Amino acid sequence: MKFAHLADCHIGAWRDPKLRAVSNKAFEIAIDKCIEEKVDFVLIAGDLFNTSLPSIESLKIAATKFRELKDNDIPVYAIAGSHDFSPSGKTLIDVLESAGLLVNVAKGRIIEDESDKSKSRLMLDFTVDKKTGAKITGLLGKRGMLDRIYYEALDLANLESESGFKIFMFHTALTELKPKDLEKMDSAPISFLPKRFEYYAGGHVHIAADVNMEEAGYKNVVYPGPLFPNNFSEIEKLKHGGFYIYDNGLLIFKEVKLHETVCIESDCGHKTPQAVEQMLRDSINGISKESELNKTPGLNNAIVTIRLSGKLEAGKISEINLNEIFDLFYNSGAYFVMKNTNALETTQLTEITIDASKPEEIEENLVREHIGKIKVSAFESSGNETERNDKEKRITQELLVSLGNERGEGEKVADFENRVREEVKRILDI
Ligand SMILES: [Mn+2]
Repeated sequence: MKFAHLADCHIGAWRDPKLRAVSNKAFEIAIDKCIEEKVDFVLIAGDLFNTSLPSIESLKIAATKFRELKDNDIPVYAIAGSHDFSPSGKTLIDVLESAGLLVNVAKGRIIEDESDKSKSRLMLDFTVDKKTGAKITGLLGKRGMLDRIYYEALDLANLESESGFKIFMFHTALTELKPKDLEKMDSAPISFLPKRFEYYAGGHVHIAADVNMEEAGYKNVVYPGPLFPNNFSEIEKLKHGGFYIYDNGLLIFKEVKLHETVCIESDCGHKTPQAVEQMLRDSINGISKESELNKTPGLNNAIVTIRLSGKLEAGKISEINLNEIFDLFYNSGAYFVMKNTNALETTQLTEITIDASKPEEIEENLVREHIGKIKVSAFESSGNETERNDKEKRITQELLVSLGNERGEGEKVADFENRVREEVKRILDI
């Protein structure tokens, strides 16, 4: 049996058209490789699109590639991820499924406990791959661990007792696999997942990692990470994206590399703006010389990140002529140049900066800091303090998602307003 495991494709990501093109191309290349490798099927563990209402361009890219897989008799099994859900709970995964381009394997039933609702169980069904007989199931992912309730209600016994070659798909952070720099990210213990499956196809955490915890009952727990890094710090950390191929028990990470990545980090402490410029010019020359010497691509067609930090000796940040520096990079053949000066300070004034981590994390921190600070009658009636805080956190996060949504393509203003109103009513339970 041979299959591919992709996650966090984020089709349509990046505001800049040049980087969006790279990100979208990474998806196309990954699918081409799946066809070339003649895999039996493809798994997509959530976040296929970057937003729940992607552009027509993004939809076209996905539909075209899925069609090519279908023509090659390669089925696609998917689950929805945190970015795939519109606040009304709908996802384009369902549209693609209706069109016969993929199968959503997060299917099941809720067995209600009439006397105690909290004891209701979620029973998942398996989707059986015709060609290989592989049995695939999984759970969708929701932002801010809103999927936790599904895991808590998940009936593990029926999943574990099923025989055969089983794959579990999930879109959530597992505590045991979380890297140090994502410590603050909410996560679930691996014991939330059913044991003794052959493969656990993860998504959500943007790292490439595979672990074998067979003694604990969890073999082949895998995160492929994104197909292309999703933001500045991910480019620095990951350099490139990729996906996994499972080939008869063997795990192979397939890197998807369209451009070289050159990451420059400079400490500007005790330097003047002019000295910083000179330092950057020197690094351009250094990279160019080295690439000539070693016959490496150097800056040619590279994506360049420049991170500046430290306290300038004198002058303002704006006195560093970064436009000129950018031009020098482009003249040396760079494909795209970007900067991060969040940790750059001057002696003149301290700017307020927010760590350039993911917007979700910033949101999460702000929500956590403000919890319980405003009296809301709806929260006061229910349970103890922890329960009230949990409820407030959940409602705040759902409202943020809902109110942050833009008008859909072709959606009338009145319909959009109505939709937002209905969603907010649903969230607030009024
Ligand atoms: Mn993602």
